[in-house]
Amino acid sequence: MSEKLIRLQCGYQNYDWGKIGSSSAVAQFVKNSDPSIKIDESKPYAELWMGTHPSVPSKAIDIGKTLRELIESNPTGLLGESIIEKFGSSKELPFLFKVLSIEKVLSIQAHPDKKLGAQLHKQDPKNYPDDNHKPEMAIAVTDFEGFCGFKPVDQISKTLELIPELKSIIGDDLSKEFINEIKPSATTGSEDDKINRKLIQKIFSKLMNTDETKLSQKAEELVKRSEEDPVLFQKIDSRLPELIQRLNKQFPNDIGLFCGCLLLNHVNLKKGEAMFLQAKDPHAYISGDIIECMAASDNVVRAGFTPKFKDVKNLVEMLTYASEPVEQQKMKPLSFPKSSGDAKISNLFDPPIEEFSVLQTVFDTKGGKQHFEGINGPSIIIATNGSGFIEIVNHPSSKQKIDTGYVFFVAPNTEINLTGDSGDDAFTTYRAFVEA
Ligand code: 9C2
Ligand code: ZN
Repeated sequence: MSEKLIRLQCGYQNYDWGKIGSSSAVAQFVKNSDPSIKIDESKPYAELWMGTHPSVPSKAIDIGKTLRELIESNPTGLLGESIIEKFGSSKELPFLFKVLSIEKVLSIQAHPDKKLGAQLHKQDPKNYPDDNHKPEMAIAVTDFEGFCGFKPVDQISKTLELIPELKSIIGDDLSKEFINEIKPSATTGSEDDKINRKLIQKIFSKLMNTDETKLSQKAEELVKRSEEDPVLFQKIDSRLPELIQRLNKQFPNDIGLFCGCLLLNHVNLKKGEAMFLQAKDPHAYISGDIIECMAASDNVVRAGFTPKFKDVKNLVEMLTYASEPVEQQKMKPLSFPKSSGDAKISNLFDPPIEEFSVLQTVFDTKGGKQHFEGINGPSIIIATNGSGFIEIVNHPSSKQKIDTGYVFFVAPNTEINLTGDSGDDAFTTYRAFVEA
């Protein structure tokens, strides 16, 4: 065992929306990594947490200490001077890495920026457990769907015109104002863009502050209409009637049918595709298994589709109200010059924030070897498919099996090799890292 390559056993969260029992990738990964763990087939397994977040810190398997404790006793070796200096912590990784396995829609939510994170944590530490921001990135492990960002204004306008239940909630005057005053061709940052954002905020705020009895009655009517006249909804989006009916089964007559299904973009990601969410972008994941990486935070401001604490006032105030087509949210994979070898896919997802990037490495079924130069910062790697070996270059005794669900911490400036060994299953890994 080397302190530079540490195998981890990671904790998980049984949030309501997770896939149930062994059908969940989270449960499968946890169990494969530690066969002594008993999976409860009646419970949802929603999120696997890989990192040092104090709520669910990962443990070093052979050492019996948490990764957080190990880092605390050797911050220079395990984080590196430049990371400590840049992010100001000598015990915590700047990022939190997760696997999510989604059966039911997550809450309609947004995450604060740094300033708001600090403010919310100070006012309400129970609901906002840390003072950090939480920009996040999702990479589809299986086909995935979610809501992300407001739809372009012309689509919202069309929805207001076509769907009587939404129009009735927003009211005739405000609906007219929206339809007449939006500027569909506005460029980001222009005066017209500001007008659009104000108009979206007005209708969003009106919707979110509608009294519950009216909302639930209109939601019931909306679902009925989607069953009786699906063609009307298909004029907006061919997937819309089915989506409304499906989510209504999960959360009957919920406000999310309006603020999610009618106002937010509905995005589909194919296996291996990624999207990035800036702080203050509204979103909700709907189905699939994903790898998620975020700044080390658990601050969530929620509004619908959830039994958890909702904070409508802060959500309405905080959003940027940017509205963009779905394609804008997707990320382009880049090449990563520090990795070379036989892997069929070696992609870098590098979002425009400092806390993390993620490397995706997929081997051919034949296997092969991929070399990674040292990265000037800490990283965590998980295998999500197949199996192989991981080793520190020129340290044969460090070689260990890395099977589906196995997680390793790699210390800064550690050169490693991965070798595929999966037969028919393409060995696949994701590695989150940070460099100053
Ligand atoms: O853990 C989410 C989980 O807050 N995804 O959703 O349980 O709060 O509805 P609920 C968080 C996850 O990392 C996330 O932000 N977008
Ligand atoms: Zn989120």
